[in-house]
Amino acid sequence: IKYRFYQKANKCAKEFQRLKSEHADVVLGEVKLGQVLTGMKGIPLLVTDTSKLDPEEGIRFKGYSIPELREKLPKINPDGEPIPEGLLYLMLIGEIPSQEDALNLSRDLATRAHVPQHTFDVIDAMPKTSKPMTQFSAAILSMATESTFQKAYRAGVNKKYFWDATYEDVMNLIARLPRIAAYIYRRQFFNSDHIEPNPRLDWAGNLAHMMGHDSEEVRRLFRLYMIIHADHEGGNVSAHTAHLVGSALSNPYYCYAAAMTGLAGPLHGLANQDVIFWIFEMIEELDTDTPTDEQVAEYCKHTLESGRVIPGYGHAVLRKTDPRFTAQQEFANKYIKDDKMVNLANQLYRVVPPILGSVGKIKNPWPNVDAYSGSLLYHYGIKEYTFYTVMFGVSRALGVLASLVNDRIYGMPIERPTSHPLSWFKEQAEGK
Ligand code: NMX
Ligand code: MLT
Repeated sequence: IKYRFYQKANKCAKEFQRLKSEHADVVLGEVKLGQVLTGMKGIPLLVTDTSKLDPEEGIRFKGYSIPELREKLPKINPDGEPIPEGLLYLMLIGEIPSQEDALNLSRDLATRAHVPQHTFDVIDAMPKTSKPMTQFSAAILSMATESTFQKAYRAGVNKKYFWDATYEDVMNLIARLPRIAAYIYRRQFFNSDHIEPNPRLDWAGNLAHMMGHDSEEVRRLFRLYMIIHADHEGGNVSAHTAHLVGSALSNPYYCYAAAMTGLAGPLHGLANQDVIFWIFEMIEELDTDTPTDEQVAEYCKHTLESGRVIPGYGHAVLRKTDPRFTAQQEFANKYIKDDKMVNLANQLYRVVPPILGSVGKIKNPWPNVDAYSGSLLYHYGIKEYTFYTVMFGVSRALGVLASLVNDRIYGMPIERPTSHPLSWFKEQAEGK
């Protein structure tokens, strides 16, 4: 797989270097002050090959939409969901893998999954009051002791081979994340009653197993979950952070630990927990878990009036219902009959968009991925919602770290945009 990656990516690396030397003066567009003051939205600034986000249609991974991936990527069971290893292969090599290629990658990951003891010790040393995402980021950082890239750099390896050592770190890190996530989960919520990995299981199925939720339906949900959260082009906070930190030639463990502290923010990945937290607040305030649409609408207005966001709704790029939301809703329709949390997620989809739309300033009133994921997990007995962002973090490694290997084979330079004091922007807009 590494050799196939090299053959494909090396061609792109040559294109990258050729464009840099031959077309550096091409103008890509203009930058408006409004874009600078609203989070640099819409400015084409990053090269990311793993996936591309369309505001109307949603994410495509190497050109494939989520429904296409669910149909075309290899599955263990024809009636189930594809395994995320197939998506990792696609993002690295650019082709839908055969069943054998996907299973080979799965086996390769299984052989790399050994977590060093000191990482478990780091987790165990943290108080249980530290949030699962704090433990997750610290655990990832602690594995930098294992970095092949760091050792290669120190040994003076030529920079044209950096991608190779990065590839090794990236595959090792991806392989270990399910074990680390499950360890944090069982420590925090099951009194450290840990469950050993089963090396015969696929990457996502093994996570379900080690967490103690071992039915075939939960494994299918985890495979879907790991696919839909894997990547969202390069500009989202976690992907951009990993790329930025990586541009200083920090090792992949540093890059991904930094990315995870960004994912832990409530406007990004923490929203998947906040949705459930907010639903429980609503149930408590309304004193019913089967509220009417009118009661839900009142609660939403109350949230907005108190200067808070409605979690799971809105997006910086998307302008339609997130296809990741739709994929989860389809899963629920197939497997779940009449569940309170799932019913509430469906009811919010009916009630929230017209309310957000009527506010005026909110560019996208539609649900994002986080509006559904918690309800599904809750239904399957994974009720410990302060853990949910860790699952997002396990999945996001697939896209973000595949991109990091690309960054290294392309020979991307250190990222260093220009900043100015506010007075400079005022002068540009209004003169002195
Ligand atoms: N509830 C209330 N207000 C909102 C919402 C929402 N769901 N979405 C946007 N707004 C506000 C936003 O705070 C901003 O207010 P102000 O001008 O006072 O600063 C205004 O509407 C314009 O924001 P937009 O340009 O529409 O959105 P922006 O790109 O700034 O933010 C999000 C995008 C995703 C951060 C925002 O929609 C949000 O906070 N959503 C709720 C949190 C959430 O679900 N995050 C998860 C995103 C997906 N992920 O997993 O990472
Ligand atoms: C993501 O999956 O990263 C979120 O939808 C946020 C984003 O794309 O900005």
